[in-house]
Amino acid sequence: MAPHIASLRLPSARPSAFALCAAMLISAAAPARSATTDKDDRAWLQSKGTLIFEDTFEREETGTGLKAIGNGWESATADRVPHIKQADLDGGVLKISSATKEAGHAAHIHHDAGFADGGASVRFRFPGINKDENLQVGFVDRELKGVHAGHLCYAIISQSNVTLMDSMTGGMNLEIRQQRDAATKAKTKISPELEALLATKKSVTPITTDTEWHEFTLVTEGNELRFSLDGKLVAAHRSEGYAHDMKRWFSFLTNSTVWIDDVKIWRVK
Ligand SMILES: [Ca+2]
Repeated sequence: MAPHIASLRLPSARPSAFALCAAMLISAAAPARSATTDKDDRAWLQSKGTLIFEDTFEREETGTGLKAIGNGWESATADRVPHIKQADLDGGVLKISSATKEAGHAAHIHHDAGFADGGASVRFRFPGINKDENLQVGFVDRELKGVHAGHLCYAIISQSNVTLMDSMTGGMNLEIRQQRDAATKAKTKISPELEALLATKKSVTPITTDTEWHEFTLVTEGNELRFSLDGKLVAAHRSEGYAHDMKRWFSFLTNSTVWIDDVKIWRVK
């Protein structure tokens, strides 16, 4: 998990309709009213999509290695720290505990997906073992050139907000990374133009988290990325990178602890 996540919060602005919806979600107040926020993406996936993968994690892991979770999952960071168990299958739940410091990277666990439009639903829980528990979920195409490690787009769930991010044409684009690296090297700020561009590549919506189980649904449809919690749309963002035609992997990243269950991936197109 990149340490810059905390700095992604946009300057305070009027709360958006999505922000208000998120705030209501926590207090379980009246349902959202607008056509957009009424969109039920879980129903969209179930009615229009093909279920291409599901996992309930009712098994034991086979060690600490790359493929120890089984059922096609791979842990990209497992072999950096073979003596540490970062993914524990316990009671039918995938319990992720990142050895971020030892591995030099946030825990990164991924599974094949393969769609242009579609998405995933996942039950998750911040168990409250660590402060600032978080979960970054999204899509990767390692075969895509010009983008660092093929990072396409993500939802980053933190204790205070959810960020939707187009990494492909934003921060992970190699040309943009070069500009950033040059600025870091020169100990200067990035140009105002680049800063303005990057601001268009993400949206930040306040949420309040707890230590209970919840379900998120994350979908891409055309140039839009949408994130729902417990059946209610709380964030949507449009950016050209979301339209990339091959979401090859579904990925989890965390630099902390998070529990995962009932993963389903659908292809709509
Ligand atoms: Ca389970």
